Amino acid sequence: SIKARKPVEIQDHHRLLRNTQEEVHVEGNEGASEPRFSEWACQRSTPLKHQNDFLATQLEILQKYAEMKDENHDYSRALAFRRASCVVKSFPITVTNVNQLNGINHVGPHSKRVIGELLDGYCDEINRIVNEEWFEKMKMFTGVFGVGPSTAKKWIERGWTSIKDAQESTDISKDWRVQWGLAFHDDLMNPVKSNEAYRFTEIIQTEAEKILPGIVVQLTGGFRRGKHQGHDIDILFTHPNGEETGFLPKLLTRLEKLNMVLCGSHESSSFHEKVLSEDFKLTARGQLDHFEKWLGICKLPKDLVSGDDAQIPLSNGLEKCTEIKENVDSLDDYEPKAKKQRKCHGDNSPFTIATSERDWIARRVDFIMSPYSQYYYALVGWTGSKQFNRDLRLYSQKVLNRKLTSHGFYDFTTGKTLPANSETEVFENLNLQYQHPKNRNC
Ligand code: DCT
Ligand code: MG
Repeated sequence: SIKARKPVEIQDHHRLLRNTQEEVHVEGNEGASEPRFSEWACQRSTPLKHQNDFLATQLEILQKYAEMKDENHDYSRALAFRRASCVVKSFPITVTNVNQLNGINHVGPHSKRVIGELLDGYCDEINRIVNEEWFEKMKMFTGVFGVGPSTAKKWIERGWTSIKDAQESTDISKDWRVQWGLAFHDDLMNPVKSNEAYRFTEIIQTEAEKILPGIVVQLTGGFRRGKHQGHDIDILFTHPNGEETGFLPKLLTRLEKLNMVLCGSHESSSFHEKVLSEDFKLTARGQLDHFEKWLGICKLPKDLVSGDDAQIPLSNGLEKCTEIKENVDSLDDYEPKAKKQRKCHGDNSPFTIATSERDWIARRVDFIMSPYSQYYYALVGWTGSKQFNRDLRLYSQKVLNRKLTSHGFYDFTTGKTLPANSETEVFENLNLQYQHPKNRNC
């Protein structure tokens, strides 16, 4: 197996390529094509559909459980299970014997034991977890928008056993996300389908182009990786001429006029040069980057949601915006209301709105605005998966001695960032073979 490598300087491109592309031979699968297995998940293809679905799903139960149990935000145990899951997802053959995983990094003794037991037909540890009431409640409560493990634990300590208990309480969090999340829990638990995400993106693209011609509108997140459903719609924007300032508030004002906004919160960019090199500090809201963004809940017309499931091709990189056929309204219409936070203080309470008759469904939406110079790094980051990002960033640090974020790729030796003019260039900068979004599903 490959040992952890010391950081290397990018002087000899070929030497580096050779080093980083070194692969592990898969035992028990000798043949003409000699499949090989890379140490880093970002060097492997991890498709959505693979041959080891059962094992991956079971390992992710252990991951989830460890994430919820571990105090002090020590996710190392959880991550160990996730890495093992990631290995089986990209493994070239169906795992039928645990020894097939000998010599493969990231399948530690614990994961190996579990895989062995699962292959024998019974894993006591997983069986106990899935039958644990506490775990059921944690999964249920952390499924509420705005509720993390610590709030979920508090709710369990209060003796709450159902979402209804939280909905009926007069003492829930003041956080707007939790209030609206609870009121619209049924809507939000119903997964967003890919056709719906694509249609919503088209609407956004049309409106965005009216506000700022030339704007780039890209659906990211799981849908860009080819997922058929997801928990939200993540849309990334940029403008090649660097004219993005003020765009998001205008877009939100426009969407409010179209009666498509339920609630949300606008965050200004908190980017500064140090973000590129310093240890990644989460922003106030626990976000992973410093882009200007709007996180909220939109109202999607029911007919948009229930359309047929046409498969829309996955795209890479910049898309040409659709031609504008409608007349462009006067820009005055789009003046942003002078408020930083677009919170939910309507006349009606969230619960009244949720239970009223309505022809729309509530959907979680993230809008992210990236400066053009950072766009392709932002695109890789917001495409994910989360685990693919973790692996890319760790690889970047350990193998290249560079820092990768959604804002850029920083070289500690020269103190400079390496620009990228396409997603392919991001991978080239990282000395990695390009991975199509559909193969980043680790
Ligand atoms: N992301 C990340 N780290 C996180 C959260 C998100 O790197 N802690 C990135 C990867 C995916 C992207 O942001 C969008 O996030 P989500 O919507 O949470 O993920 P998703 O893959 O789109 O999942 P879903 O299909 O459930 O929305
Ligand atoms: Mg998503």
